[in-house]
Amino acid sequence: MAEFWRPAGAGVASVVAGVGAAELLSAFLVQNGSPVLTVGALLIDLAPPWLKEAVIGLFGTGDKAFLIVSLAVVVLAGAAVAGWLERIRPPLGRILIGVGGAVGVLAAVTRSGNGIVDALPSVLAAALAILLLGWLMRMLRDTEPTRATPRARVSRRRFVGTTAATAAAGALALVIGQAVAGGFRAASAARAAIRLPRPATTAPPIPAGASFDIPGLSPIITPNADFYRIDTALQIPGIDANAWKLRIFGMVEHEVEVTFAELLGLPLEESTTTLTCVSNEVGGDLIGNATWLGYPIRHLLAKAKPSSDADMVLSTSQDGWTASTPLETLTDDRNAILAVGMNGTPLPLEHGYPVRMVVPGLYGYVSATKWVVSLEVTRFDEHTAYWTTRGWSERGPVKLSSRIDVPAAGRQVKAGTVAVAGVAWSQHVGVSAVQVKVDDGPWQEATLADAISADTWRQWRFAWDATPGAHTLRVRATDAKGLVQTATERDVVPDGATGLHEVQVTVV
Ligand SMILES: Nc1nc2c(c(=O)[nH]1)N[C@H]1C(S)=C(S)[C@@H](COP(=O)(O)O)O[C@H]1N2
Ligand SMILES: [Mo]
Repeated sequence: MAEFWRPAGAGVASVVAGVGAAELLSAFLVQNGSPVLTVGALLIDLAPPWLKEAVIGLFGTGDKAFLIVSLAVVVLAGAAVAGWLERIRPPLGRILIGVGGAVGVLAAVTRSGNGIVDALPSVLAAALAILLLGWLMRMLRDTEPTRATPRARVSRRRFVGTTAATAAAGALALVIGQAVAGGFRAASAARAAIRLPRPATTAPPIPAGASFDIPGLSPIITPNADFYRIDTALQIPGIDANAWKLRIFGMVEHEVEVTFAELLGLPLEESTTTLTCVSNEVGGDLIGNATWLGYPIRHLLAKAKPSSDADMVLSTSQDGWTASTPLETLTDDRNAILAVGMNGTPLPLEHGYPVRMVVPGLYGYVSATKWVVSLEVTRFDEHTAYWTTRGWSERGPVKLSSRIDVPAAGRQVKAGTVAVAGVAWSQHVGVSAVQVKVDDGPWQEATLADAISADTWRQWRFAWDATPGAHTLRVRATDAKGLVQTATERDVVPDGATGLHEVQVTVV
């Protein structure tokens, strides 16, 4: 029997270690791409209805647990067989493990919304298991005396110990991976079940004239899936909305606490606001426009009654990240909100589920705290925040800027009338004009699309009479106060880039 159990044990240990490493990787890398759960999901999809019903009939709500236990039994049995096969007919065992990995890859890439990275954990699992099995089998062979080496080179005890240690390390990685990703998966499921209340105040409708129909031009509302994502979170916080609450404290007369249910019960307002990152280079794409559903922070602050010498609100995320926002921007009539919805859905997890801040007119690093859990009313001379302690400016109003979307840089276009178009923004001030310059020619007026509000970007277009040759197009905007966008080039550090976006195109 030892002929079976020792190689079978090596197979099990190798597979457990491979799967454990993959679970750990997937918890950080793709967050919802657990190889085991993905294969489980594939099986659920493939199972015939009678089988599903039979399982639910037998196990009720324990059907998922039943599936996972069955899957584990099948995987472990397969791993034992792989070990044994590898002993009697190498490399059949390793091939069997490879086949298992391929099933994982298949399950991962066929799930809707998944990409090629989702297959990585399964590839890692199989590769590691194959390497480990080869290594343990060599060790097993060395425990057996041969004619040439009558005394075994490795003791059996050492082989058994190494195999057990490999399995234990894999099991530990698996447990850690599950613990790390568990919150995220639970939050994803809870988010999917949320029904946002109707807004008490709907956003002003997007004027029909707010968008031009020009291919390649940024849509006026950025779909959630295309919305840029910037944060320091290696692991997206998986917050239990039922346990979530926001605490407002510090230099206030009354501390205020709001739960998620209480927040949803307040008269929520919809508003369209363009969010921009201070790290957005001239011409960059770290900017997006969304219709947010939320509750004005000024109403909650009015309840808390900040003391008259407070000038800042330090918001803290569940993961410890902080932003320092000027108190007056949260109490004035601009629509600084605690947002729960983004373009008609609950906030996506990566955009701050369940609650984030959105403050028109300020860069994200000083205002747009995702996964927000507390607001401390304080003073700028008492606290600094995550980025302001790392060389970025204490104040971060968004700078007037503009971008050419079409034609894209380096493009070849046909001579004649060419549509040049893009977006311009100066949140909370508004854009009043955009001009385009071709090579060393004069600044010429572009046509502006209608504004949604001063808090959102504005599309513009310019009909260019393009002549053959290489040309440089430049854009600049003027804000509603008459300020003209500067051509002076400045780096994104410490408070946002300046300079004019230009693209080179070839006209043929
Ligand atoms: N908790 C948390 N919130 C955060 C950040 C972060 O790192 N952690 N980054 C901020 C920055 S720098 C920006 S630009 C915006 C980006 O928001 P988005 O990822 O939803 O586009 O979130 C802000 N909120
Ligand atoms: Mo940012």
